[in-house]
Amino acid sequence: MSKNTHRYISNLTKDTYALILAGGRGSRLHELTDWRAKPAVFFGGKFRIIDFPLSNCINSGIRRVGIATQYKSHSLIRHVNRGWGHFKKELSESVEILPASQRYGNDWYSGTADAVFQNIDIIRDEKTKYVMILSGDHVYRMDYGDLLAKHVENGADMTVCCIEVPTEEAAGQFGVMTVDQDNRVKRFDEKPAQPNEIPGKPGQCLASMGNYVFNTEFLFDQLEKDAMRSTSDRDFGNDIIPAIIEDHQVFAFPFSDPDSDQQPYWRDVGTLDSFWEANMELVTPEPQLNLYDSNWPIWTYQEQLPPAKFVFDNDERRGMAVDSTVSGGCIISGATIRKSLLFSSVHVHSYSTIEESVILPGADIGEHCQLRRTIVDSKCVIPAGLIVGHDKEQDITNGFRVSPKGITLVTSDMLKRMVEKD
Ligand code: ADQ
Ligand code: ADP
Repeated sequence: MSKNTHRYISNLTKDTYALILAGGRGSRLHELTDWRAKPAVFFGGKFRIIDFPLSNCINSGIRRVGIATQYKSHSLIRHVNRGWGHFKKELSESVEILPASQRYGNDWYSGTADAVFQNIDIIRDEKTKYVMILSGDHVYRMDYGDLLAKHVENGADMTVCCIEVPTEEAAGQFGVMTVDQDNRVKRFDEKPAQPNEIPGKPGQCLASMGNYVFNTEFLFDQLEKDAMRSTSDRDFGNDIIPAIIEDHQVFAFPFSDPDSDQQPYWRDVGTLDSFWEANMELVTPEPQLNLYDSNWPIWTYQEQLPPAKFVFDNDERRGMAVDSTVSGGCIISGATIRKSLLFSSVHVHSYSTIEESVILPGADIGEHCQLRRTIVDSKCVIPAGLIVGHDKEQDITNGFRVSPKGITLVTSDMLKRMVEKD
């Protein structure tokens, strides 16, 4: 069979079990992850971050997926059950949640490798030749079939997905690797303070995307060995990868965009600023992330909602939105929305203006409010007349969080405290 046929790749994806690691807190998102894990954070007008790796799996033909959850998992589990619970085990399809449940020993998942180790028997039962470990934290579109094909072609034991990132962005944030001309990994440092640059590309380094492919038996051997090491943190980046690069076939897979020479779209959205910026990119005329591509749909849980409604109010003020995305169930009455994303069921009342803001589902913005460069958490009720994002000192006095780049986050808990203080 020719290696380039679709059949060859679909046989590989069929023989792969994907485990999405979705237990991380994402502490740099502050109060946005007070009540939900980072993979459950809303993104792009109607999605959650986890919808991206999940959709990538399904679109790539990987239909057996586990999701390891731990931190504040309720919102994530509810979303996955509602939106992704329809796969049929009988058809060898399943999206299964694997909560940390102390299946081995008395501890919760200590690190990423431990999250896999504690589910080893579940993975073994799937009897697939390959296991893909995916981070549940990133927004990107990627055909995992290409990655698997390269893994097999290289004769690799393990393959690490990587992407070129400016060294100052990678420092202390990402695993950074050095590779030879065949992309074999020669060195791997987890979150180094001073990342090694790519030869000939000053200021750029090769960062791990936290996505790995393993030959199944090789993975089990390494996890068992790691579990015996008393000094290990049970983490892929810190422990497993550095321990195997010398004696085993560990390759890097540079993530590229098959349709362009541009750097592929991949966003960590790990901070309030990067979360806001990545959402704002989507309301520009031609964002790099194409959510409208029917060849690579991003699936999600869709509540049955009426269409967005724009109302000319009693004072003949238009309810309008420009350069914005407005989801189902929204009602904009006599208010103006510019360069903003309104998630499902947001209501905005008369005389209010929202600019460059991200309004999460179910929020209600009262009359005469002015919001600028603001993130409003889901179900917040913004009292009439509140002004946010225009005066940093005032926002801080109100108890809101202002990010280094001046983006203000408002949550229900903050609003409650503000009202109690008055
Ligand atoms: P980080 O993202 O900092 O670095 P980590 O916090 O371990 O690593 O999170 C990796 C993934 O695992 C995330 O999707 C997170 O939600 C999840 N996770 C974290 N702890 C977990 C636990 N106990 N149980 C279940 N899931 C858990 C990693 C790599 C770096 C790489 C970056 C890319 O270690 O080398 O550069 O990802 O973002
Ligand atoms: P305002 O935004 O003017 O302060 P409201 O929030 O009461 O006041 O809503 C104004 C308009 O929005 C209503 O007159 C109606 O047209 C529309 N609207 C509000 N709620 C609903 C609903 N549940 N279904 C359909 N339209 C609604």
